[in-house]
Order: sequence, then structure tokens, then C-alpha cells
Amino acid sequence: MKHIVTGLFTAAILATGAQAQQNIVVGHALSPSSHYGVGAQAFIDTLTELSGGTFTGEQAPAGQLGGERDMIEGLQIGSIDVVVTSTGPLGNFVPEVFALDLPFLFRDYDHARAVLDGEIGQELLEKIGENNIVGLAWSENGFRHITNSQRPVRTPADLEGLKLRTMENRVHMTAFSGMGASPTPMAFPELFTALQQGVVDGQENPVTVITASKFWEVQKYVSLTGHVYSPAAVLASPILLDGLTDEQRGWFDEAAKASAAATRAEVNRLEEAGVEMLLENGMEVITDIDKAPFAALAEASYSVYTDEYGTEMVERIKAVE
Ligand code: EAX
Repeated sequence: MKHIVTGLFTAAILATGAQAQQNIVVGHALSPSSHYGVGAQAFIDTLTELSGGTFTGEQAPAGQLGGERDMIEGLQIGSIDVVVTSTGPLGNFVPEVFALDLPFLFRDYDHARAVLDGEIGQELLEKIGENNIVGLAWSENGFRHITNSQRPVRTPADLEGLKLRTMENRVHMTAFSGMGASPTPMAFPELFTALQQGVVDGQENPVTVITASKFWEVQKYVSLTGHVYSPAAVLASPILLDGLTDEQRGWFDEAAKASAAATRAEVNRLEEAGVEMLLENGMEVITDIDKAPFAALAEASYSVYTDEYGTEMVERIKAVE
């Protein structure tokens, strides 16, 4: 009898989670030293500090837990705690988020950050929350540029026939079809090998990702097209968060904010230093690009979002100062 009582008592303590120490796994697609790695570590450090060590954490970097789509699914079933991810596959789960993936929509970093930190960003985090995923904060990947192994890309005509890996994102695929490339959607962990083996000729990612992934080993040309802003999100599993007290939940919110701030600071640093790194590592960097013809051809992709949701959100985003 005494045994049973003790057993129940122990179970009750574990179930409240209040005292038990819990190790949080933060998954992401890039290296531990990347802008995501820096952000994941800031999440872990902030959470550990605020909780007085009740929560600890570790990174699962470099797609160890799968591609970004797999990791988002992991959040839904509770096999992963926290994920830092681009919005690449997120629209497949929360189609309203496709609004953020539209090409040539955000003018610059200040514009994008103002939108994500304001009312629109908050609304979209809430939409994420309606889909069995918790959106903790908007973080950042950066403005995306095209790299390839074949030729300098200066105009849409130069994209003709290029097999270009895109994220698993209908807006991006439609945009690249419009611009003349042959878009090939693929999860990020498969990309380096696909470039190496010539399965695809090129890809597009921000300077942050090109440097973190050393794409210069398999790509010669980078064109600073800045064709789309790539947000990132700090997401959590509702299965984890539903079990937390309000105080604990507050620590997760603070940790996510610290994560986003650390990642953005790293994006800023790499926007300053990154192009030099590309040049030093032997890439040819094409900067004299007229964006207007790319933008005109990419516009067809807006209908992926607007056919379903109309143009109001696009107008609201454009209107943010
Ligand atoms: O989130 O898939 C991609 O190209 C992403 O930009 C990358 O995984 C970082």
C-alpha cells in the first residue's frame, strides 16, 4: 500500500512538470554557427536563464530531425519541441502565410521587420496557432538571391532552362516558372548533394544561407536578385506548450523574442560581410541587375494567394511604412 501511494505521489509531481527539469530540443536546417544556430542558442540560453535552469535545451541543427516540412509536422505530433524555420513549407500548413512569400513585395529589411513586428505579424502568428502549431515569434532568413553553376544570370532570359531548386512553396514555384526557370521543389537537407551531382543547376537563398552552407563549393555564380524576402518563424509544439503554466509559457515567449533578435543581428552582420565571403571563396557576384523584368514575370505568382484571400493583405503590407 505504502508503495502505491508513493508511486502516485511521484507521478503527480512529474505530471505537473513544475519541478521536473525538462530539456527542450530546438530543431533547424542550418549549421550551429549560422544565423539560425545563433538564434536557437539565444532561445535556449534565455529559457534556461529565465527558468532558473528548470528548462535546459539543445540544438538539433543541420536538418538532423528532417527537412523544414518534416520538422513542422513533428511539432504537430509532439515529437519536436521548438523549430526555427523559413516560411518555405509553412504555407502548406497555414495558407494565409503565403502572403509573406510573395516576390518583390517587401521593399527592404526595415519594411519587412515593421510588418512582422506589427499587427499583420501578430495576426499571422494567431493564424498559425489555429493549425496545431504555436507561432511564438517572427525571426528572419533574409532576402533571397539566385546562385547557379552554369552562367551569370542578369536577366530573366538567362534563367531559361535552368533547373532551379526552390523551396516546397507554390508561390515560389509559380514565380520561377513565370521568370523562365524550371523550378524543382526539394527539402533543404537534400540540396547540397543535388547541386553537387548536377540534379539541379542552381538554387536561391539569402547570403546567410549561402555562406552557412558553403554553396561556393558547388556553385559558381550568385546574382543579387533579392527577389523575395524570406521570413523565419520560431514555432513550438502545442503538445508541449499546453502543459505549461502561464509563467512558463511567458518564458517561452521571451526566449523566442530573444531568438529572433539574435538572428536578425546576425542577418545584419552577414548582409555587411557576406558578399566579401562569397568573393573570397571564388564566386562571381553579379550585382548589376535590373529587377523590373523579373518582378513583372513573377507577378503571376500573386494569384496563388489572392485567388483565395483577395488583395487586401497585399495592400496592407505595401502600406506599412
Ligand atoms: O531556412 O529551404 C531553404 O532554402 C531555406 O531558406 C533554408 O532551409 C533556411
